[in-house]
This record gives sequence, C-alpha cells and structure tokens, in this order.
Amino acid sequence: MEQHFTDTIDAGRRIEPRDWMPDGYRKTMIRQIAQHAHSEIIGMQPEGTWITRAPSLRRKAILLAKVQDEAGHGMYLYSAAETLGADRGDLTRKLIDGRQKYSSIFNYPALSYADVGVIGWLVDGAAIVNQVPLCRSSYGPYARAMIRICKEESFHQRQGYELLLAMMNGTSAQRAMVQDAADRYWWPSLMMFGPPDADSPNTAQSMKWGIKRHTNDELRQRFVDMTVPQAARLGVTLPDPDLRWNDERGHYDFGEPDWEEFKAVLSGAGPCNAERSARRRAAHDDGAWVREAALAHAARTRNPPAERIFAATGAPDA
Ligand code: BYC
Repeated sequence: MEQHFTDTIDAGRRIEPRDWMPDGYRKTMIRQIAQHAHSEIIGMQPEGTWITRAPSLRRKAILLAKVQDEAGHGMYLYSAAETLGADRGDLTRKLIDGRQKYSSIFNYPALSYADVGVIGWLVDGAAIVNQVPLCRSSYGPYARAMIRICKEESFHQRQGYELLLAMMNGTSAQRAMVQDAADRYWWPSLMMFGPPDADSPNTAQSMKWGIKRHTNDELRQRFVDMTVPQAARLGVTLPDPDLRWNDERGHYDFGEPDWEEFKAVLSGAGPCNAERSARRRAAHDDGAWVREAALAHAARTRNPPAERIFAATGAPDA
C-alpha cells in the first residue's frame, strides 16, 4: 500500500479520501488544511470592522462580498479536512483554545480604510502566490478547493489594487494613508510564507509528499518580484532599504524580515492575537442557539411528527 501511495505521488496523480495514506501524511494534511481554514475565518475580522464605515455603497458592496468569500473559503477547507476524518467541531474548539494556528498576518490591526486596499493587494497577493501551486497539491479535495479559492482571491487582489489606485489619485492625505498602510503591512506579508527554509521543520517532508510544491523562500522571492513593479506603478515606496534588482540572480534582493517578531506573533504575543481569539470565541458562543436550532430542525426533518405528515398527505383512515 505504501508503494502504491509513493507511486501515485511520484506519477503526479492525486491521493483521494478513500486511498491508503501514511499517518504522517494524514496528520500533516489535516494540520495545514485546518490552519488554512482558520486563517480564512479569522481573516474576516480585520477588514470586517470596516464594512459599516466603507466610504460609499459601492465600496461597501465590494467589501461585503470579499469578506463573505473568506467565510466560504473557510467552509470548503473545513469540508476538505473532514474528508480526512477530522471533525469540524473539534477543529473549531482547537482554534478557540489556541491549540491550532492561523496565519500570523491577521494579528495585525486594520487602522484605516487604506488598510482594506493594502490587505487586498499584499495579503491576498501573497495568498495567491502561495496557493496557486497548491492547486497541484497531492491531496485531491484540497487541490480542488484551491482552484476556486484562487479565482476568488484574484478578484480580492484586484479590488484592493483598484482601491489603492483611486486613493493614490486622490488627496495628499489619502496618499499618505496608503503609504502608511503599505509600511505596516509589507514585512508581515513576507512572513505569511512561513519561516526561512533552514528553519522550516515541515517543508522537506511536505515537498516529498507533494503537499507543497515550492519552499517558503522560493515563494517569498516570487512575491517580492511580482510586487515591486506594482508598488512602483502605484507610487508607493516599500519600506526596505535593501530592496534592489540583482541582474546576476534575475531577482530582487530584499532585507530579512524580523523573525523574532514572527515568533512572538506565533506564540500569541502579536498586536491583536488576544482580540482575534476573543472575538472568535464570542461568535462561537453567540452562535450556540443557531447550532442547537439546526440540530433540532434536522432531527424533526428526519422524524417528522405525525401531525405534519398528515397535514401534508391527508389523515389516514381511522
Ligand atoms: N502564520 O514548517 P513550516 C489567506 C507555522 S489565508 C502562522 O514552514 P509549513 C487570506 C506552520 O504552520 C492565509 N503560522 O510549515 C484569508 C508550522 O506550524 P506547526 C493562510 C505559520 O506548513 C483571508 C510552523 O509554523 N494560508 O490567505 O510547511 C483574507 C513551521 O512552519 C506561518 C495558508 O494557510 C504563518 N505565517 O508551511 C485574505 C496556505 N508560517 O507545525 C487572505 C496553506 C508557518 O508548528 N499553508 N507557520 O503547527 C501553507 O502553504 C503552509 O502551511 C505555510 C507554512 C507556507 C503557511
């Protein structure tokens, strides 16, 4: 069975839910998919705070649609984790109790409306660079979920960039807001790709299993190369004095993110960790009655009371 699994991966074919897989593969897939799902769900919070304060009806409609998409992504991903035997309620409890991670990026605040644009441009931009290769990930349900997610992320990135273009063509105060947001989000966006390869405990095995197709550093470089010309077009300066084109490498050189800050954010000491978790916990508690009502409704639908059957079909003969 192990040979068949290895042959399937080596031939670039997909592992499907009913196929045999090593325990480590299942565990790694559940970890990655759960962290990804949690990121989508927690990721609704920073931008969500701006829905009621959007500057126009058009911006509000776009932002609502985007945040709703993130909820949808979380749902596809929890479903993908369920195909591996994970229990959705259990995953949610692990998120709420702080036993499972979500992306570091969502532990930073969204301080102005320009942050909505910069999150779309940089955070969704980084997400696309990271997730497009995952459409070829070896686990079928995850790879297929990723195709739809990437299409939607692409819309998210464009709406962010379009919003920033509008602001950069506005007043000097608006341009300053965009620059400030880019200054705050640049380094945390680079951290989204994970620790440097030398400090990444999972990359080597995940590459062998075809779960990941590129290393963290490869994707970080790809993101920098893609983003620098976009920043120039916008008229935004990226806050890195070491950022320059390297003709020999055919890539941009860039500075080192503050990995101590990254570790602090992962260990719960980021600017918004406590707030994000508390909000998620409160939403879960406040939603208890919805879950109870849904369960009661499902039970009633499975075993409808006699009077409802008779109302629909007419009373039986005495
Ligand atoms: N934040 O060995 P490594 C989105 C963890 S959602 C937090 O390199 P791996 C969006 C890592 O999980 C964005 N934790 O790990 C949503 C591992 O944890 P364990 C989320 C991080 O898995 C709404 C440990 O550190 N995207 O885009 O090989 C609105 C060691 O790292 C981070 C995904 O989840 C981090 N930044 O590689 C807008 C994509 N980085 O083992 C946008 C799918 C690392 O200690 N995930 N860790 O539990 C992946 O591609 C990979 O899991 C990663 C990490 C590249 C993130």
